[in-house]
Amino acid sequence: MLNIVIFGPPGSGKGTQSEKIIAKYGLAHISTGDILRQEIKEETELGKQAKSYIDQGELVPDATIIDMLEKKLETLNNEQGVIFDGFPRTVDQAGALKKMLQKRGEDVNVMLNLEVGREELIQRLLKRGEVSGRSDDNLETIEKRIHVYEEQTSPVIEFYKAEGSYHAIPGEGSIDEIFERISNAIDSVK
Ligand code: B4P
Repeated sequence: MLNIVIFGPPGSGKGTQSEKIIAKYGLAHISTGDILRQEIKEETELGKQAKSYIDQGELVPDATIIDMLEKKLETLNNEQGVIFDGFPRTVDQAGALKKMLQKRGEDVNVMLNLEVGREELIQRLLKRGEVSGRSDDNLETIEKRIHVYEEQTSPVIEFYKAEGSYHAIPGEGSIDEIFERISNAIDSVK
């Protein structure tokens, strides 16, 4: 069983690298951002609640996200393990994930922190904004998301350092170069 958290600021390549990890290691994928965007599209109660937070670059409240993730995890039956993409984004979410996995006799085996400079993040997200149609890929919201990351999400790094599963991954360079660094980190604990 291999449970991976892929972590980093907005635009660091979490979604991009998750696809490659899934193809190589056969893991199930849980992306909280993708789930929330689907809920918004379907205009569910959860989607209506989440939309105002996402449009403003804020985090959706912990209680909502943790409940959503717990339900998603219950529906999964993957024996290889899971890649958590965009979750946890707060220390409380990290603690909740630990408890959920403990109930199954599991833990997070690897936490990958994609390190990318601020200017590169902004350039990538502006470029994606030209084609993505995402309401949060505009300069004002991007800057807000980076600020929220620094204030509320970056403390999660210390949580996983204390857990002993932390791996820093330089996140600039070609997608394949970065994936090679990620593969080396995963293979070192397998
Ligand atoms: P997410 O969908 O997770 O959005 P994100 O942080 O912007 O990451 P994303 O996966 O999209 O970007 P990536 O780095 O892959 O969340 C959206 C919103 O949902 C949040 O702001 C929040 O409001 C809410 N939310 C989600 N999870 C939550 C939680 N747990 N708690 C509370 N709220 C939550 O890729 C960025 C771009 O870079 C791509 O276009 C890609 O093509 C490009 N790229 C990737 N690698 C590259 C490389 N090496 N070189 C050049 N470009 C590259």
